[in-house]
Amino acid sequence: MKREISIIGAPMDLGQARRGVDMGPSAIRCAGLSERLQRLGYEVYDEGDIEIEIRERAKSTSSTHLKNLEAVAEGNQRLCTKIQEVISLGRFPLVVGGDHSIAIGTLAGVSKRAENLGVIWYDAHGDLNTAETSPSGNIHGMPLAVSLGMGHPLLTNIGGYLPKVKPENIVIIGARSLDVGEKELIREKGIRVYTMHEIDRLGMTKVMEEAVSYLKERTDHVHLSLDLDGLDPKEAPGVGTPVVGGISYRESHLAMEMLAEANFITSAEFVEINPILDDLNRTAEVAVALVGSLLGENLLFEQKNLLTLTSS
Ligand code: Z70
Ligand code: MN
Ligand code: MN
Ligand code: MN
Repeated sequence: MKREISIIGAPMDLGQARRGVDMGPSAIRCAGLSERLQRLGYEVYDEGDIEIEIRERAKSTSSTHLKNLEAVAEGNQRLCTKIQEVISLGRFPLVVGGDHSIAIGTLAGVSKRAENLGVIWYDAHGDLNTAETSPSGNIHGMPLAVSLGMGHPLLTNIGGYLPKVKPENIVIIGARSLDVGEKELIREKGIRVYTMHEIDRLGMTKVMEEAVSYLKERTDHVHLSLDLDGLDPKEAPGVGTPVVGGISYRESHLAMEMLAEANFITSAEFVEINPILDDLNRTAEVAVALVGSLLGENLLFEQKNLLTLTSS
C-alpha cells in the first residue's frame, strides 16, 4: 500500500502585521511540493486551503489587544477539524502556512490521538508569549504557549480540550530572539531549548541526536513545526521577521534527514513563507527541499526503505 500524505494549505496572515504571508501555500505549491512527494513514491492528496477571513473583514470585536483574535480562532478551529479528518483517513497531515498562529489549530488537530504528543519547534523565536507578556499583540508569537494551555480561552479551547502538549515534550531548535517573558516561561516549565549557541557549540548532529532520543523516550507521536525564519535570512529571505545568525541550509537538511532516519515524525507544518518579501520564490523552494529531506529523499538515495508514516 502506498503511504498517503494530505497537503493542507492555511493561508493565514492575521496572526501578525505584514501582508503577503497568506500567499505562502500558493508559493509552496508553485515550488513543486506535490510533485516532489509523488516522486518519492507517496500518494499525495492536496486538500486545498482552509478558509481564512480576509484582513479587511477581520477586525477584532472583543476588548483585547490580541490582533484579529476571533478570525484567528475561527480559522484555527477549521484547521483542527480538517486535520482530524485527514488523520481518520490514515494520512500524514502536512500543513503549509500561513503565519505561525496556525500551529494552534494544527496541534489541536494532531494531539487528540496522542497520549504524549512531542513537538519540535524549529524557529528563531519561542512563540511562547501570552496576552500578558506579548510585546506585539501578534498571535503568531503565542502558539506554543497556547498549546500549553496558556492564553486567551478562545485559543486554548480550540478542539474542545486543553492542553495540547506538555512542556517536557517540547524541543525548541534555533532560538535566538526570545522575549523576557518567554525566557521566564522556558525556565519555569523546564522546556528543552537548543539556541544558536548550542547548535554552534555541539553541532547540529549532536543536537538532533539528543532531541530525537529525548523525544523517543517520552512521546508517542511527534509533530514538526518549522518556521522558515529558523533558517538564516541569507538562505531563507522570504519571512516577515528575519533574525540574523540563523541555522544554515545545510544544517537544516541534516536535521530533516536525521528526523527521517528516526522515522518518528507523524505530522508536520512549514510556516511563515512570505512571497512578497522573498527573492523570487527561493524560500518556498527551500521549504519544499526540506520537506523532501524530512520525508526520506536521502533514505531513498541510500536505498533504505521509505518512511512508514504511521498515522495511528
Ligand atoms: C515576538 C512577538 C514571532 C514569528 C515573530 C515575535 C514572534 N516574540 N514569531 N515571527 N514566527 O511578537 O511575540
Ligand atoms: Mn488574507
Ligand atoms: Mn514562529
Ligand atoms: Mn519565528
